[in-house]
Amino acid sequence: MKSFKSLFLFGLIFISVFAQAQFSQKPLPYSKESLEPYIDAATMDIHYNKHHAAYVTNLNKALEGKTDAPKTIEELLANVSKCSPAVRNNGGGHFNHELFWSILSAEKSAPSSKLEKAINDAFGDVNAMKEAVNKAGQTQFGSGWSWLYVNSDGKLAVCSTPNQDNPLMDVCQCKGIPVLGIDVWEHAYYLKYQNKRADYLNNIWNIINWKQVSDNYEMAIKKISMK
Ligand code: MN3
Repeated sequence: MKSFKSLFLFGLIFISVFAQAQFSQKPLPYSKESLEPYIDAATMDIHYNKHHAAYVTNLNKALEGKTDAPKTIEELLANVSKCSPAVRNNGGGHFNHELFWSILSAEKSAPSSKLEKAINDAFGDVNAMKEAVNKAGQTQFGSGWSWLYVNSDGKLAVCSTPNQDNPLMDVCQCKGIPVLGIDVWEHAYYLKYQNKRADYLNNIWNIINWKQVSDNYEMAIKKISMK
């Protein structure tokens, strides 16, 4: 009995000393069919269960034994210049997809008045902002993302990044807090749209979760103002 207790204590100490970040996927907040016809169920299935899942598996593998690595994904990305390419690619991949799933929804919504005002101030109107995001996505050569983000001045801006980079990363040319990100990797649209990335970008605005994007904007503004 006594040895069991000491074994248990040893186990607890072992876990607390050698604990490392273990990342996992949140469940999709809707069924994979629900974004039809704009994003098809087969694409959602492969994208979430294969691509995103692989980023998480490979991120955890890349962090194995690295007990001093930051424990939150945001901290990890903010210091990604000190990490391996595997952490950069898979850590970015994990964060970007969690954001992507959360800003999509079949339910109709509209930007909050605060977000709409910020969009109007930065771009003129909501349509001009959409055009800027689409253009960034369309002109991103190869794989990457198109972002609407809050920059260090607290203003909304648009940029694109290659691969799985994002504005949270210290290596990114556009730095800030992303509020909306569109995946423009071919795996995000190829089954339904083939080479027509522009059609995918135009259609995705039918399924944007503006409630979430508005919340992301307010949180980003708060974080930037505390810096
Ligand atoms: Mn993807």
